[in-house]
This record gives sequence, structure tokens and C-alpha cells, in this order.
Amino acid sequence: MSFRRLLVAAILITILCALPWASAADNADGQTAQALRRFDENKFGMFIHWGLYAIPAGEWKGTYVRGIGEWIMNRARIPVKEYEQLAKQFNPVKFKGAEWAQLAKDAGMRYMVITAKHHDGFAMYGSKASSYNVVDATPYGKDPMKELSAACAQRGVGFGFYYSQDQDWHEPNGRGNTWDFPAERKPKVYLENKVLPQVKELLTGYGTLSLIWFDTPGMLSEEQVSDLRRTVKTLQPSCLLNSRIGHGKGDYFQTGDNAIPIQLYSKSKWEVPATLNDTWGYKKNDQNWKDPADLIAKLADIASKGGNYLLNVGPTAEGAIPEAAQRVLQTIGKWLAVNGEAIYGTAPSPFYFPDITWRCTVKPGKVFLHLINWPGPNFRFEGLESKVKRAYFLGNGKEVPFRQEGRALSFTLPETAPDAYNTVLVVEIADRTPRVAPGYVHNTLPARLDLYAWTARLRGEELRYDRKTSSASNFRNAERDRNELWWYPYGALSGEYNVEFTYACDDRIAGSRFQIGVQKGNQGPAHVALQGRVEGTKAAFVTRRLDGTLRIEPGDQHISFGLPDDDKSAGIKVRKITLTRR
Ligand code: H79
Repeated sequence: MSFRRLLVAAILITILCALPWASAADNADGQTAQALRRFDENKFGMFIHWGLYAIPAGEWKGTYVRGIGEWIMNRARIPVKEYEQLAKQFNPVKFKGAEWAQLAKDAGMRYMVITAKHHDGFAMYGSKASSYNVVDATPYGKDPMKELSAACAQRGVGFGFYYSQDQDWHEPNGRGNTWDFPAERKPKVYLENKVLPQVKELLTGYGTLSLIWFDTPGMLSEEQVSDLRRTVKTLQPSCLLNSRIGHGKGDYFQTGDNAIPIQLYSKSKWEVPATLNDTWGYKKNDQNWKDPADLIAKLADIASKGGNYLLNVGPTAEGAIPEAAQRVLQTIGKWLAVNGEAIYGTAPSPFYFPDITWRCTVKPGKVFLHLINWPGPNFRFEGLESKVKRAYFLGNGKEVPFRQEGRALSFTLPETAPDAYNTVLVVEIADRTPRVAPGYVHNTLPARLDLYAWTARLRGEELRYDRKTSSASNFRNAERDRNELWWYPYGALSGEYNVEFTYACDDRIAGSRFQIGVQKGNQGPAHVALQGRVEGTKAAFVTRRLDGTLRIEPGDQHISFGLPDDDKSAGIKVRKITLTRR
């Protein structure tokens, strides 16, 4: 063979060897990218927390257990031997996969994520890897996930599993159960004997999975998480992984539970997991159902900021989704049936949000203004430079009169909102994508910015939000959980600020204290940044400048409003804090 032929042969062999490998890798990445696009378009999903914890339903041995229901084993320090006994009572005779899938469909939810195994370690599907599962350990003896995954597939609802990969309170080598298993963990043993085999079962027994939703990373090493990721992607390359797999190995980002970024967040695709009341797993006495108007506004808020909304229901041990939850979801579904065009498949807002009057989503040639708090008959919208051709309500098709002068648009609206929940105003523009005036672009926040109670996470099961006064109340501290407002800047707010506070209260609590804190980084206790005392306001809302400076760094996790431990000012009503950059 001549040298030339040898060279050609060598090159050919190199190409041939490289090709299949390259195309397989491209294929996996390509499938992930395509799945992410579909995930982004879907916007709204149903989360389901269902497990043995639905039996005690928030009460252990006659005593109420505070906090999220699926944590009862941990909070009440229930020994494995005792908690395991619950399986013998688990018999969800009312469960019908078709009804749950249909409810998701009716609610306008385009994917579903259900707990295959939560932190308690109990598999809610038929597992060969552990007999601690719904088929082998309960009188029910069937696999509800077979029925549910099929019912979702039939209706075109995406299907995925929640799987607690790091905490497992049933296993000596899983993380979290320190009351039964004080000895050191061998994560490898747990990973290889339970996690990897179970994840394989989930990927091979339930059709195409849209995603696997891991939670609370901590113990597994980067290499172990890589193994976990590879296990998933080898079996189903299009199955998405959330960021809570740990070590930055997810396909999309999760905010904290019930945490919505204060402004547009565009670093990557993200999703907010959220509760419909104050728990994930069913708790019999939690009737604090969120108002559908609020949830619809939150859906618009999240879509406007670039996220997905994964909204949870906690079915009972009998296998029924609480009726109150069903009613709320049906109401959202009715709104989406009319207004879905302004949610599904939209791009986020090119504008920043100066207040809580409107939110914004975009499609080619169209700007959707979601009027989540009715502005009254004269609505002025600033910052759009594209020529407006036409404006109308999405719900009833009625034309809306407007004037456009420079960067200001003035709309003439009815006195009251045409839609009781969220009226969508469609603004047709001459450009394919809106041109935005400098100073209004989402990533150039103004020097003065309001943080409304409405954009905060209400942290604590006693807190309440009132839409009429746009304020949160009932801040009294409770054992281990503090009732606080938490705002999540996600990097958007670094700087030093003067702070104003807008609130109302009765004169009788005048002089009592409150505090504003910053969670430095994302671990450890919040650092108290500012303290203040309330004046009596005769129940009217007032705005007061606070002494001191609030310093926010790029990695800080949240800003909080709450009361010191000894405080009496629980009756305060909080509308917003205003930050002015120094
Ligand atoms: O599955 C849901 C929660 O169970 C899970 N994530 C969502 C989607 C979650 N795991 N950990 N956390 C949430 C953080 C939990 C913190 C708390 Fe507690 C549990 C606060 C109150 C109960 C642990 C026990 C910390 C304080 C007491």
C-alpha cells in the first residue's frame, strides 16, 4: 500500500470510528434540546404528592404536626418500624388514573409529575429493587402508576416522576433519618442497591417519561450524580432532569419551593414548584386553598418571567383529589381554555415590571398584557416603541381604544375588569418582536424598585394575602417556622439600598418591631439587615423611610420581612418595601 492510500485509509477509519459516537452524543443533546423546547411551551404542569403520609394526614398519635404533610415521619421522628405499618392500611379504592389525568387536562396542565418515591422511601409503584412498595406491601396490591401513565399518554399530557434520590428515611445509607440510623452513611451502597435500580425501573416500565424530578441533593458526590444522569439519558435521552439532581447536572433550573423570581429570569429555562394550600402531601386540616384569581395571576407572572408553573395537589389515602382543589383547578382550566394563546408557547416579557398591575407575554407580532390588577378606565403603558396596529381583549374580542404618543400608550378600558380573574389585552404591533425603549428593558432595573408582598413567597402556614388591599398579614412567629415574606432576586438586585416600607396597622400595636433580613449566599440563617418600629396608622396604609442600608450581593438568596421573636406586631399589614439604589 502506498503512503497515500495508507493515509486515506487511516482518515476513513478515523471518521468511521468517530461517526457513530458523535451522532449518538448529538442525538442525546438534540433530544434534550427538543424536549426543553416542548417543556418551555407547556408552561403549566400538575405536581402530585401521594404516599403513605396521606394516611396520618398531618396528625400523629392524636397530635397535630406542623409543617408540610409528607415530612411527618421526620418531624415527629417516627421510627421506621412504626411508619412501615402504615403500608398495611394503604388501600386507595377511589383511585382512578383516568380521572386524575382528565383533571390535569381540564385544568390546562400539559404535564404531570408524581411522587414515585418521596423522602420516606416508600415506592408508590411496583418495584423489584425494594419490597417497600405499593404492590408488595399494601392490601391494594396494584401499581397505580401503570394506570396513571397510560391515562396521561392517552390524553397527550406529559408524564414524569418525582424521585427522592438523596434523602431516604427508610434506608440506613440514605440521607435524613438520624433517629433510627445514627451511623455514618455509605452513599454508594444506597445508590447502587436502591436508587439506580429504581430509576431504571421507572424509565423502562411507564412509557416515555417527560422528566424525572429529583429533590434535595446533598450527600451524593459529583461522580455519583453523573452516574445517575447517565443512567437516565442512556435509557431515555429525551427525559429531562431538573437542577435538584445536584452538582449542576440538570437540564433546567428549579427555583425554591413556592419561590418566584421578582423580575424576569433568563439565565436558563426554569420552573416553580408550588403548593395549592400549605402542604404537598395531603393534610386533613389544611383548607387554606389559594384563590384561583391569585393562581391565574401567578401563572401569568411566571410565564412573563420565563418560567413554568408546577402546581401541586395532594390526594387522600383513598386516592381522591380533594374537591376544593379540583374546583380551583377547573376554574384555572376555564380561564386557560379562553386565554391559553397568551400563555402556551409564549416568550417572556421584554419589559421589566414596575408594579403588579400587569404582566406580559409575547408571540410574533403580538404583545399580551395580562391585567392582573385592574387599573381602572385609564391605563397608561410605557416603553413600547413598535407601532401599535390594533388592541383588543382576548376573552371577548372587543376592540380597545388607544392613543400612542412616543413611548406611551394610553388605553381606554371599562370601569371594571371584563374577566374576573385576569383580563388579557392583546396589542398587535407592526414588528415581529417588540422594540423596547431604553430604560424599560427587563435587564436594566430602575434605581427605585418596589418589592410587593404579592411577589413574595408567603413563608409560614399562618400568613394570609388580601387582594383588595394588596397586603399580607398574620406574621406571628410559630414554633420552628417563622411567618415571613421572602423575595427572591436571583442575582437581579446586587447593590446598596435605602428602604421604604408601606404598611398599615391598628394604633394599639404602635411601637412594636419588625425586621428586614437578607439571606447571605444560600446557606445559614438570614442576616438581620434593618430593624424598625411601627407607628399606629389608624389602619390606613402609610410609607415610611427606614434607618440604615440594605446591602444585597449577587449570590444572596432572599430578602425577608418578619418579626423579631418577642414581637407583638403580628397584626401589621404589609404591602411592599421599596428599594432605592444609593
Ligand atoms: O416534595 C416537596 C417537599 O417535601 C420537598 N420539596 C417539595 C417539592 C422538600 N424537601 N425538603 N424541603 C422541601 C425543605 C423542607 C424544610 C422543612 Fe422542615 C420541612 C421545613 C419544615 C419541614 C426540616 C424540618 C426543616 C425544618 C423542619
